[in-house]
Amino acid sequence: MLIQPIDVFVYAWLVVAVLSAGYVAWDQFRGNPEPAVMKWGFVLITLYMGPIGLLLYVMADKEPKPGTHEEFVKPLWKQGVGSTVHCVAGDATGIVAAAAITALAGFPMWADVITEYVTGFLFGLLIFQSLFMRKMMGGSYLQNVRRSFLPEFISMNCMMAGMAPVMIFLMMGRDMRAMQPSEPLFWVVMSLGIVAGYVVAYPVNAWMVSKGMKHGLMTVRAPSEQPPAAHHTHSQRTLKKSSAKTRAKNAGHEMGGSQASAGHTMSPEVTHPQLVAVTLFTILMLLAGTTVPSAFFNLRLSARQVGGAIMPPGMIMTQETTAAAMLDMAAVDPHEVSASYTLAARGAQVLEPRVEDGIKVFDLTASVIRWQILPDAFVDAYAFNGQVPGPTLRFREGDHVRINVTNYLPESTTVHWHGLILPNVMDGPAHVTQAPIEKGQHYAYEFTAVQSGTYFYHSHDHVDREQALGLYGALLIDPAAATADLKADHEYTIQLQEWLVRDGLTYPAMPMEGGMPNFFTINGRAYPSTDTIKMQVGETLKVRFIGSSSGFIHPMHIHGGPFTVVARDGETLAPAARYQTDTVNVGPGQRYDVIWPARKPGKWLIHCHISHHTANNNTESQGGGGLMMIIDVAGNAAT
Ligand SMILES: [Cu+2]
Repeated sequence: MLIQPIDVFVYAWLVVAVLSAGYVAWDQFRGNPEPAVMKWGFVLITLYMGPIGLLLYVMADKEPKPGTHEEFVKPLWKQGVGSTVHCVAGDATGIVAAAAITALAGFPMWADVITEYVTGFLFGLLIFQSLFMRKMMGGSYLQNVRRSFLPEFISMNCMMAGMAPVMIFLMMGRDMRAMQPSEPLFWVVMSLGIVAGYVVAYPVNAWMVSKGMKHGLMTVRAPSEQPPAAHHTHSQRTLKKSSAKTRAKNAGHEMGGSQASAGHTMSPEVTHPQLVAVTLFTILMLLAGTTVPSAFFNLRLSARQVGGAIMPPGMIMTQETTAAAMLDMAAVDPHEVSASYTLAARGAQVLEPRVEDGIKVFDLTASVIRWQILPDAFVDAYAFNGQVPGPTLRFREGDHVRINVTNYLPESTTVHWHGLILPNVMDGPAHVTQAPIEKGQHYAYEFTAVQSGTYFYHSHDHVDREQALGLYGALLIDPAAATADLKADHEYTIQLQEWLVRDGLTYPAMPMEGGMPNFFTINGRAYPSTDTIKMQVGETLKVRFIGSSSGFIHPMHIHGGPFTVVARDGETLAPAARYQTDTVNVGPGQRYDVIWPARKPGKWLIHCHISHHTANNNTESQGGGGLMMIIDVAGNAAT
């Protein structure tokens, strides 16, 4: 599933890697004259390093013309390539296997890195160097382990010094799909890590080849294939040093390796101080590569905790940022979307109850949906009954109601009935008055309405995230005895919300670094896709403002003259307490009922007075955006 722009690169890389490795395997086994261990080394390296592996193969190892391998691979830089390929192929195989297993097992990142180092080193030493190279090297398996230990240690230190920071920075950065082996991104990040490890390990490998401590590229031919003046090279240095010895070794190879015990024994030309200095330096490189990233990332986290999460750009994440803090702000996973709605769908539809034994029963189901807010903008929302805002529950003072809440979100939830007087166990705060409603579970809220006015309901579990993603709806309770002076010719309820959408992913908007919103909706729509209220000059409009937003205050303003505030937070104001104003600050949780008279014909705006909140991703269309809608008043302009 392509859910981020980088995914195009990810899939392209993986395809190129597989095709390149296929080509290298075909070409190697079709007849590149070298030992099987090198053939496999190049195939693995090309699988791990993709196009870079292919480049190394064709530039340094692939015989340009039949019979030219010996000459072609002579330069030290190519010998160094061969030595590094061979080393990295072994180490990386161990590292990749360890990384996949530790991620699945839920190891924290620091333990992951240590396990990868140990596994890579042992795999490289015990299998690739000592076992696969034994035919080249001669001697017993244990002799080979002893002989290979230091070169392998030096090389592995460099490998991990390059690979660890790349893995940590890319895996634990914004897109933590990279921590999960089930995600293609994981494999590309491993590839890039191996490339970095290769680059860091190359110079020391070339040096070790030049000093006769390691093998570089070698040529092996069947006797019938011998080119006239062929030299069998495993290292330029050794070749120069002792042609007699080399010929003897080559003889071993010419016999198909059967006399290999006489074969590629090397006489290192390296001094002890050189070895000690190089070894110490690579140990320091390893320590830097594995510990410096811990200053930036919380290496106590595991793939099981945060793997798969994608964080908003700009979120501040430090070594102390916990898994819970990350999951709170992570993008809604598009894989969780169970239904998609276009502008044809509407939020806040009045939900008709069914009556059971005199009780008005409502059913609310929470799930993840894709919801259109503009012709060119969708959000991934948490929604009740597939609507943003959730259905409007309208009943009468004195009604006994039951609301069955079923949870199909990826996390637990509860519902709180904001402002209502009800039994404590029906109030909704998770862990305080009830256990959270887990995924697939349900909970029945039941109470008698003893108040009337404008209220709302919203999630009260992971509120920071869930309400900001759309889990709220209006609760309109009509008074037992209607009061005429609070009536108007038209009525409209406004529920406010902020959204954060980047690269097609939706993050819960919150007043925090990285959480600032870029889209704003009235009843699930941004202007110019918001409703238009049609009325006549002389008529009145009652607007119920609901601060259903969970983190931002909106100074809501109506053009065309003042309105009268007749109720606040569900409480009707006494006539003497009602007041005229043209802007009300609608804070989270607050409600204002206002009555606005249509004095003049024309198009009058209702909008938030924070200008950024009347833009769609910082742009205006048709005169605004976001928290804006039109009251279209018909009538004679002369009035
Ligand atoms: Cu606003």
